[in-house]
Order: sequence, then structure tokens, then C-alpha cells
Amino acid sequence: SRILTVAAAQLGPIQRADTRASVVRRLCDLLRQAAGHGCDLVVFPELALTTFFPRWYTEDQTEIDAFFETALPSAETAPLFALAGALKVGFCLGYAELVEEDGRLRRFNTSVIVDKSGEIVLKYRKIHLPGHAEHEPWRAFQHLEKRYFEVGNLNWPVRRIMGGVLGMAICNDRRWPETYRVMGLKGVEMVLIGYNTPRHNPPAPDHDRLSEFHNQLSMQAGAYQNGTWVVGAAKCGVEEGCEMIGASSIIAPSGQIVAQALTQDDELVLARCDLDMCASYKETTFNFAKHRQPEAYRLIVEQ
Ligand code: CDT
Repeated sequence: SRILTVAAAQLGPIQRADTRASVVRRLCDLLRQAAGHGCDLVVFPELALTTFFPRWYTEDQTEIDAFFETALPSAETAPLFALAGALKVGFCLGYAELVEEDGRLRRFNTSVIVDKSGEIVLKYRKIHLPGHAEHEPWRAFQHLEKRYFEVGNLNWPVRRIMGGVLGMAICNDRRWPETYRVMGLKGVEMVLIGYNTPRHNPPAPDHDRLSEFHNQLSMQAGAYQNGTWVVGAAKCGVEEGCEMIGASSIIAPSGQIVAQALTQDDELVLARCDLDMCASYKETTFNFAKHRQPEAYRLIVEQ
């Protein structure tokens, strides 16, 4: 067996007035707790350093850019990286990335994996950006990811880290089977996912009561159909008046939930994950080389 002891580090709400320093202290506290439980890896949510700012419309780019990181680590986030190195615990962190690339400023919804020495070893930029690009005042709150971020340009990279093949997805990505399948085709053994999911979906309020069900349904199916572990970490609770779901969970390649959060606050969800369990699914029901029929799937990429 190849055991990776993992924690989904669920975060309760981060209000707009909360400083980066206070958030980093919360992250460090969770990292310390995880180290105490012998964890190798801690998964933090999407956009884990600030409140979920796409809920607000503004034409003032400076106001929005205040939620972005221009460097990682930065002076404010350095303590988390230093602690990871000192405790020898890796982590996955979601943040808003502002970068000069191709001769212009670009903004992505990004996550990174940091190894046990505190170094960034893998980066992913969110591909499925939900919501809308223009102000829609009829909504109780906005979801302006299509305005504030570009579609990620790194595909879904995977890499051998801590003895397993790891990859990442971010929030809305988890609802799309292609997300897991692309990484599945690259041999992924654990997919790390952070999310901010408002309970209320303004265009489809009849879905609201199914929020946790759809969250689990997507991640459990992704795990099973690709023979991979999935770790989902929420930022949740009532943030600036907007309720977001919790239910952070660790899911086995069988599709079974091994551990799940009970609160809507800062909470660690822990599991000892045997990466060798992936092979049992990858070599039988989901032996891609033997059973996939890509010729019949052409429509998926042609439309
Ligand atoms: N952050 C993010 O991607 N949230 C979306 C909300 C979309 S409403 C269905 C999510 O898929 O959870």
C-alpha cells in the first residue's frame, strides 16, 4: 500500500474586513493541527485568502485587484510556506492570481500544490468559470467570475508528488466529467479541489435544496469513473450575508465518502488514503486502454 494522509481544511466564512494576515493565521492553525495528526498534505479551498469577491460588481479594477496576489509567497503568505517547510506538510491553496504574461496583465483563479519543503511544485488555473460577465442587478448577489478571470491556460496538469500522481480542479470544474477524465487519462491518483458554492443559485433557485447532493454526486462520480481519490475543501458558512455550503469530503476511488465535514466553519477532515486502491478500478472497470471508445466520443470535442 501507498498511504498518503490527507486533510481537507474547510474554512468558515472570510468577511471583507478580515485581513490577509488574520486569514493566514487561520490557515497556519489548520496546518499545525494537520501536522499533529500526521498529515502529509492539506487541501485549502478556492480563493482561500479573501472573501469570495465575484459576488460584487464594480467597474473599479483597482478595487478588484486588491483581492489578487501578485506574488506567491508574498510578505503576507510567507508564514504559511515557512510553516509547511518546518512541519514537513504539503498543501494545496487557491488564490486569485494577477500576473504579467504575454506582455499584458492577466487574472486567473488559480491553485498550487506546495511540497513538504515549502516549494510550489504544480500550478492549475481554473477552466470552467461559472456565472456571468455583466452586472445582473436582479440577482440577490452577483457571480462575476467570467468578468474578473480569464479561462485557465494550463490545461489540467498532473505530477508525481509525495509518491502519488496529483492534480487539481477548482470549484465549478468539479461538476464537469471532462475535468476528471483529462486527468484520469494522465493517470491521476488524487484530485485536489477547493470550492466556494453559494447555496442559492439565482438562475435556478429550485436547485438550492439539492446543493450538497450535487456537490457529492459530481465528486463521487469523478472519483469512481476515473479510479482516483478526490479531496474537496469548501469555504462555507455565511460570508457577507451569502450562505455557502460546506460538506468538505474525502472520496475513495470506489466513489465512497471516507470522511466529511460536520460544521460550516474551520474544520479538518482527515483520511489515510491508499493510493494503490486506484489500480483496482483503473485496471478493471475503468481500464481506459481496454474499454474506452474514443471514436464514438468525437462530438464532445467537435462542439
Ligand atoms: N466558485 C464557483 O465556481 N462556484 C460555483 C457556483 C455556481 S452556481 C451552480 C459552483 O459550481 O459551485
